[in-house]
Amino acid sequence: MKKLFIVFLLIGLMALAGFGCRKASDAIKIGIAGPMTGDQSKMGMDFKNGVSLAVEEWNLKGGVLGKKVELVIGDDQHDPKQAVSVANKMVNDGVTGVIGHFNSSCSIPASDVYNRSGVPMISPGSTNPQLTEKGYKGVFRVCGRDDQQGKVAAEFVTDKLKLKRVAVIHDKTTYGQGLADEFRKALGDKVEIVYHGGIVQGDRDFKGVLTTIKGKSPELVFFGGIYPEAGLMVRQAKEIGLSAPFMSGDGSIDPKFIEIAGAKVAEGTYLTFSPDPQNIPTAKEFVGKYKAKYGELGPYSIYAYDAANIMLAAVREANSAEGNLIMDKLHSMEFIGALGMIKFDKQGDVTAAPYVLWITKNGKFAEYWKP
Ligand code: ABU
Repeated sequence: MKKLFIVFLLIGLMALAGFGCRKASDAIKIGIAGPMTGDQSKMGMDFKNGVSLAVEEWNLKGGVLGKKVELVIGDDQHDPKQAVSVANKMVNDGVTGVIGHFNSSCSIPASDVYNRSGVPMISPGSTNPQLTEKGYKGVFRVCGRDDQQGKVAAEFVTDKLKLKRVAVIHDKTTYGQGLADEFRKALGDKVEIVYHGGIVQGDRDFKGVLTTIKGKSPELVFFGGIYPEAGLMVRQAKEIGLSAPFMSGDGSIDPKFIEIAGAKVAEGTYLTFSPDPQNIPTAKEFVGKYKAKYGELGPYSIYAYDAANIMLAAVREANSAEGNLIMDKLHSMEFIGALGMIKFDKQGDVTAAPYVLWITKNGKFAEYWKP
């Protein structure tokens, strides 16, 4: 009798253990990777909020493939080495797809890991062209590219502002230097580049280089980089009496930039980015829900939301969590998201990336000019 009891107990325990295992694999895991801590954590949090909102909506409708969707969050701290570890961890955790990373310098090395492992990735905000130029089947982005963004920035300088003397500065990262180079390439010989050089990301004192630039009398200073350095630079330019307006890209268009520079000092800074989602009819519902839950949208909140929805729609259409089948669907689908229609080209880039010019006005960003 005692033996029989032990046998039943063991069977019961094994059944319980089996149930536990099934439970663990009963979810579809989606990775979300970006700078969740550190000086760029605002971007990471925007990603996390956008993806969380999408996942919540899917789970309310029953999940995908009859399973709950679970988020696996990875903090790359905008460090390329950390991004590779995050990517390896995501793969080991069994994610079906990854939304990330933010920094091109992280997305590019992480894409090698995802590609080797057959895991599709969609970056909401990495704009360096190299990301999709490796020819990886499973690498996508929902944002535009810096060759497109740099061209619009250059057109604004030559066609709208009609300037002749420009200084170019960047943070020596894949994104910042890449965007500065694309901007300069697009200016061609229509403008004299009176200065072109780099600063070190993470530094806090730029007065030396700004004084050198001031001595060259530029009519505009272009900065390729992210808002922590952009904010400090604009503030310090004012302090040393460098009066030329600043211009930067999508990495600087965050309220943190205005907060760091100071609203008065930031006034009149030009930035390239996509059009305001608050004016996009398809974005209305998302904007309302996001604001109610998380407050103001960050620049890439809506991109993260659409990226997660696209990934999950591809899982549903593939009727499988198998990476290769999901990638096939991502390449063939037309997706109507909060941003409107999104379709990927053969390379994994979006077929339309409408960059426009923004300006800081009264402590906020406002759309200003389109090509
Ligand atoms: N595109 C804005 C900054 C992120 C990156 O591409 O590095």
